[in-house]
Amino acid sequence: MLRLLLFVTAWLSLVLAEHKGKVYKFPEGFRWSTATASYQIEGAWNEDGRGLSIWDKFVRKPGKIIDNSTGDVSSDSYHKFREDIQLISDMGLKEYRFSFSWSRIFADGTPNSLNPAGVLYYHEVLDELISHGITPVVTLFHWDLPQGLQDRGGWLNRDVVDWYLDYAKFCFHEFGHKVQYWITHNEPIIHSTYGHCGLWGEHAPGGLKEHCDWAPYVVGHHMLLAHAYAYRYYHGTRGLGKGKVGITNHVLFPIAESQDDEKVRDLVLDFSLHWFNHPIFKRDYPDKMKAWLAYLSKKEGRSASRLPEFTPHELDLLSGSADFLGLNYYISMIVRTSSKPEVNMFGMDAPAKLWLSKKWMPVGREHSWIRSHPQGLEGLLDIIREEYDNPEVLITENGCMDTPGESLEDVTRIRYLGGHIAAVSKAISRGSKVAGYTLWSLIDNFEWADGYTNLFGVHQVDFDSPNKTRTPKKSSKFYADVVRNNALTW
Ligand code: NCW
Repeated sequence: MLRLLLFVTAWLSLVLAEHKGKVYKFPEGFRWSTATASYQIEGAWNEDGRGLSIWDKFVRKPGKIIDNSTGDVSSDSYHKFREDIQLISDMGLKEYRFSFSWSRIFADGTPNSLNPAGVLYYHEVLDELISHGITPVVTLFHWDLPQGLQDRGGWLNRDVVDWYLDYAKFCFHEFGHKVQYWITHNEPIIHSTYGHCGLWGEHAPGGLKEHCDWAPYVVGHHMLLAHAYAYRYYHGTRGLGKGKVGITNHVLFPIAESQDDEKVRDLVLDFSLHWFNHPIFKRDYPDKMKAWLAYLSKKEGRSASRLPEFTPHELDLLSGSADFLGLNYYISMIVRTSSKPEVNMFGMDAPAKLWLSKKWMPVGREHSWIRSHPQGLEGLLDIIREEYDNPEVLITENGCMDTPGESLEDVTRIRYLGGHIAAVSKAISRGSKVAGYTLWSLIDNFEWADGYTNLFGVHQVDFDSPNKTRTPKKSSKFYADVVRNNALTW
């Protein structure tokens, strides 16, 4: 009996040693970072000459934000940015991804409405980062389009490509000597679908359900063009071009439920991974997506496909227009073939059902949109390596919301982060060129349509206190250890 007990104990400790305490070492110079976005953290919505953005208007429409909250004050980072940068520094990070609010720089979206106080604010943020030895990674557009431009059609109007280019040019020239890494857009897939159709959730500016079958594709098309023009301007202009320009794409990783579902999984992959990457890395929209939308359009008696076409010149501009691929990964989804096309999350009318597997670790409240599946990140990086000729990838977001009852001892977040950081290491060892990992998010903040009901920070913000007090959660210490060791023990 004693022998058996000894044997079992020895076997258990072996198994545990294999699964716990394994060291995942990262390459020298691996870039650890954390991220935020302007509307989510800044507050000061009407201060110092800032113009309105589409979110300022959207949050005031009844029923759009789950807890009827706004980002008017949020974490008040506009006033507390020095404290926030200290938190970044305290975690030992040498990089920080944040976004510029377009309407803080150009109040109505155009250069005529230049707001010097907004420009000064971002200079101060950049200077503070640089003085702490922290490299800024700036996102130019994280969903907060100036309302002045929305009033002229926003991303649905082809002129937006010129409006965006004016804004990007200004930022490149004004801040270019302080910023080495630029990200043109955050998650165009979410902005074009959630923002202009709203099937599984609605974002600003909001869109009619009847427009779901075309609006996201037009918005996405213009976002891609704006990206390409900005990229070409940056690299084609004397005095600029010393840094890197990329785009950040959100990818939900689809997994076929069975072999029979692989065909439809491939179609879903076109609508999630390839939609915004193919034009940049493979010259055009992906084939299956084009064919599917052309087929639906024909069936509906339209004269043209729902998916706009690029001209040969535009294809030239787009092709190769990223020095790195920014990747936001949160979830995978199981895909099953459905007998009829279903309007699902990306408005794609695909014959597919998608859901989160019950086998994956739950995160957040019941029925939240996140369950932990780190293997999905590995799978995704494998596909990117193999199908896109192994581009430089920067994980620009990964993280999760608080799980109720855990408070500052956020064990679920630590498990989520550990699993995903290990997945990155495994992909690197298989040859993926992952330059860095960015944790979303530095501090609790306004989570779009979820208001303050889903908090992603590794620092808690007391939104009820006048001072918006920040308190580290246990995950910030966990992450700081990974950063300090340039390794994860898991
Ligand atoms: S909402 C969203 N997020 C979160 C947000 O805070 C951040 O600004 C975004 O870049 C965290 O990361 C991104 N992404 C939308 C994902 C929606 C996926 C929904 C799947 C539904 C099943």
